[in-house]
Amino acid sequence: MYELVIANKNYSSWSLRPWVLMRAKGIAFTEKLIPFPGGDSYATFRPHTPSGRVPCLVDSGNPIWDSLAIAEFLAERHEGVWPANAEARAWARCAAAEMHSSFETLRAVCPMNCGLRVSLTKRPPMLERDIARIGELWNEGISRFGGPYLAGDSFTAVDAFFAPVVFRANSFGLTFGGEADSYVERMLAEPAMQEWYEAALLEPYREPGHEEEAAPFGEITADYRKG
Ligand SMILES: N[C@@H](CCC(=O)N[C@@H](CS)C(=O)NCC(=O)O)C(=O)O
Repeated sequence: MYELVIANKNYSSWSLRPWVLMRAKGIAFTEKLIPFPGGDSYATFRPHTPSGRVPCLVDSGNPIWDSLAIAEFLAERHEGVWPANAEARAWARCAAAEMHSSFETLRAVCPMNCGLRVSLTKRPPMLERDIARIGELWNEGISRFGGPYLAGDSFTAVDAFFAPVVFRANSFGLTFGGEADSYVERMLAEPAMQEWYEAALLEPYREPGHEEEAAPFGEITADYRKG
């Protein structure tokens, strides 16, 4: 049985990716959730993951760290992690890699904090550029491969990689235009996404750093956390 080491569901966008992928694909795992300790988390995470960062998948004692490496590791062992169609698979890998390495302004201005709702008071130009690019990608994928997911008719790793953007859209009221906005609604209704979201709302942990960074360009209008 795999073990997946993650941090707080409310905050940890990188942890969400492999978690939602494995749930959506029916890949069994046990979860080890280590809450952010406050301040530098390296010493807390390092005994569980070689990079001192989460997520980390542990397969019979063998650690696989970094969300993209985890997706590729799983793809070698389980059907359907990437699309079966070669053209869709190439596109999905490009889009997931772009998400993995880009969109810094979106990450900074709209950090993942599932339970919060934020009204943005400032929208830096680079945020608009990130939103436009994500809208372009999502609309392209859905129209080219027929939807309802980004690269065809089943949930694959590219949907998992953009899952944190879906929660950011939900919190910050982001819209992307066209089919991309219907995609946000569909993703929020996915059972695996709902399971993560409900657990995030019930978490009792609050980490001061993440709380301080929650709305650097806006005002918090609601907090739906119940924990
Ligand atoms: N590229 C890594 C990023 C992992 C990452 O930055 N994870 C965050 C949690 S969401 C973390 O562990 N932060 C702790 C730190 O920066 O010390 C991946 O894809 O897994």
